[in-house]
Amino acid sequence: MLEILIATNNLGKVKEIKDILDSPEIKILTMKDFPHLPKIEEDGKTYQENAFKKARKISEYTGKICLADDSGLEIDYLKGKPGIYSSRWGNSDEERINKVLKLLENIPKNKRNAKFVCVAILVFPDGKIYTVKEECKGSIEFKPKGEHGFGYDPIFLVPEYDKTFAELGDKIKNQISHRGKAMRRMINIINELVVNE
Ligand code: ITT
Repeated sequence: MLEILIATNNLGKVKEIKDILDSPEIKILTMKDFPHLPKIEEDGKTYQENAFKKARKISEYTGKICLADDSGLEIDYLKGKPGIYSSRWGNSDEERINKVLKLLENIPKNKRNAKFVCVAILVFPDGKIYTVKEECKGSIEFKPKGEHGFGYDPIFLVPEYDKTFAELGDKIKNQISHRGKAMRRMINIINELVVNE
């Protein structure tokens, strides 16, 4: 059994990662199990740098194996923005969504392509690191739709379903999302580590 601390303050991510990593080989810990953790400034220039910083700092502080995810929404028309700044693009999910919709006002459907990117990093207290990167392609809806998920989910349209992540709900989202794909690759890595322990 491997104890893994999910190094994120985003409760939407915690829920998704817990669901995806659900396995008898893994015991999941969250930041709630460690009330006095330091705040980590995400000042990296890439998802990779930010994910590594989060996982390593929290691992150093707790002595636990840590899994961090740095992710973002990249919109073609906005030349990849908000990207690594996705969580800092406004003060609330609503504000961030409205900002995207305003910037894409009157932009037709065929120019609204976007993708979610997720870099997940597993850091061991002895310094070992495992990294995976995954994407999920879609486009930006004209108005928010659906109640599930978090962040930009209500405006992220998945072409195969013609529904937003927020309409699809957690189960289907986890099957196809950037994070779902990245975390399933992490499970394979973790399973090999458990076997070789
Ligand atoms: P931690 O750093 O504590 O993990 P965070 O929310 O700040 O939490 P990031 O820096 O990785 O995490 O920012 C990712 C942002 O991108 C997130 O806050 C959302 O706004 C957006 N995002 C990422 N994945 C998403 C998803 O699956 N659905 C909707 N929005 C997502």
